[in-house]
Amino acid sequence: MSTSQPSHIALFPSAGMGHLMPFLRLAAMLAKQDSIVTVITAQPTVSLAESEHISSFLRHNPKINHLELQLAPSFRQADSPPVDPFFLQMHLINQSINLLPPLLSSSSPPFSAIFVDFLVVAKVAPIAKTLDLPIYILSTTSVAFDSLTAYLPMLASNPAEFNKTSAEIKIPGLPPMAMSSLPPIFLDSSHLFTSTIITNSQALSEAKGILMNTFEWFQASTLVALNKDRVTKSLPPILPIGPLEPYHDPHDDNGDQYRSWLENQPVESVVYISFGNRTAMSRDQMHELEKGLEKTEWRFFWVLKTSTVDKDDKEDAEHFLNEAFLEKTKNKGLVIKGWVEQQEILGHPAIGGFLSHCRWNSVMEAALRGVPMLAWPQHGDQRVNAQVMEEAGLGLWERNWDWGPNGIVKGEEIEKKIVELMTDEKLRGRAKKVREEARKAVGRGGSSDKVIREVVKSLII
Ligand code: BUP
Repeated sequence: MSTSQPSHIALFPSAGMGHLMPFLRLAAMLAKQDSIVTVITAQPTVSLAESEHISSFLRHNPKINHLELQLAPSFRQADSPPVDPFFLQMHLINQSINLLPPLLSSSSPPFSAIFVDFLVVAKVAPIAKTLDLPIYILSTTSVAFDSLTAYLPMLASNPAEFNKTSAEIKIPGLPPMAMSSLPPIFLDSSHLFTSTIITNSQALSEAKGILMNTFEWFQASTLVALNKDRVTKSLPPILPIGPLEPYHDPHDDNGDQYRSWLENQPVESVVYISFGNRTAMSRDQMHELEKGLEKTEWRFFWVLKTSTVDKDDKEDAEHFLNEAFLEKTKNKGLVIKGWVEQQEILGHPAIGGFLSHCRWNSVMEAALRGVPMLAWPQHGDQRVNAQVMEEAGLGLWERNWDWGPNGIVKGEEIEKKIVELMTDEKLRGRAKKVREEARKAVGRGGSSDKVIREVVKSLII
């Protein structure tokens, strides 16, 4: 008879839904595989979406434990420049990590490991060492972007070569990366986000591995290069365990409206449009998107965000969009403000394409459902992710489209690309192949399934 104890794993995400979601998905998956799981979340959260998801997740997964890291209040001087609330939260979480040791050491049964966000690894690593806890990172981006962040300290220490006049940057073992794909703030090492990345990159070697929400087939050459040439000598093994599958999420309140609308649309006739939880488009850009959608014959489902933080997003869609646009498109389009079940929508037969900012959860959700993507990166890691997505055959990326808050893409161009997305049968076939490979990877005995089971097995004493 086996006397081994199940592993007890702590999971600790940083700020924003794009970080929380993969942690909750991994938590549900580990619990299903008989690990004891404790999720540690910072309190209060920035967005309503985060607090609502944490409560609903815990309600529906009663076996998963929850610990809260109470954040110190933030004091911003009246004359200091405004900071993105999610960057500020990331900073506050790091400043409050001194409260973590009592949470970790009082647990019963004791923890076998802690899986953390990359953005906290530098602060958590010494604590984990004292408690003799193995630490793994759960990445929330693509392998290519992770390589870039791992190499950022080297780049930042060489300003003569690393500046906006360089055409590309070379990371050992990887093909050259276009400088235009880098988030511009990476060139400013004093920026709060950039300095946090540099600090955490320098602590990567403390982790036993980096769990990636991706699968071998999707980023095969990068994974081989990284696990062989290693970008930096101290990079721990890269462990693909995705696409992380959605946990059962009970239907949201405003879902009936769009579910019945979707039911009435022909198969693969609708473009789903979303730029994630915290990308608010400028009014001018919104109006260009309206023009493109009005012109196209394709149907659309547009999730409209108008503020960085959902709590501030109070006005109805009608307040932002032209009346004429709403009237002319009422028989072929739906605009929703507020939370929708994206993973469920992407799985609906009516959806034929996804116009997306290409943050990583969205890419993996489209991969798992074989929905062709049209990438329209807005900031951060999204251009690098768009390239990865395009190279894997899941979609299109128009490199000339501007990004950042001041960029404008004209309605005619958007319309042209939507037609290309929806009519390219070869692309549709390739996207279905991606779905097949994604499902294989996470199925019993698939490449991702084996990796996560091995990691968990190594933690059992
Ligand atoms: Br918006 C929205 N419904 O209405 P990404 C998002 N999502 O299910 P982001 C919904 O949130 P960061 C909505 O399916 C994905 O799992 C979506 O993560 C889900 O982008 C997640 O795609 C969004 O990585 O990430 O929101 O920009 O918060 O890190 O900026």
